Amino acid sequence: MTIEFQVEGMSCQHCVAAVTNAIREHDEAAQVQVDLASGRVVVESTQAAEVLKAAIDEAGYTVKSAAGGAASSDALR
Ligand SMILES: [Cu+2]
Repeated sequence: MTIEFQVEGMSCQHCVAAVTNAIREHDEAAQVQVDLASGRVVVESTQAAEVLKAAIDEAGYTVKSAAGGAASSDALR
């Protein structure tokens, strides 16, 4: 499923790589698209939104919201 995260704290390509790698640790086949300017991270993955959000958090970034797939706001509580 495709999940769209709004992520705060990314400022350069290093951050993009860190977020991408964090997601791929949980799903190595995940397709990750990061728009640095808007902080939008679109992930195509078999993992639950909750798992991916935790991965992004662990990498040191803040997930403000998630949408799409099973990632209703309930999944982030
Ligand atoms: Cu950076």
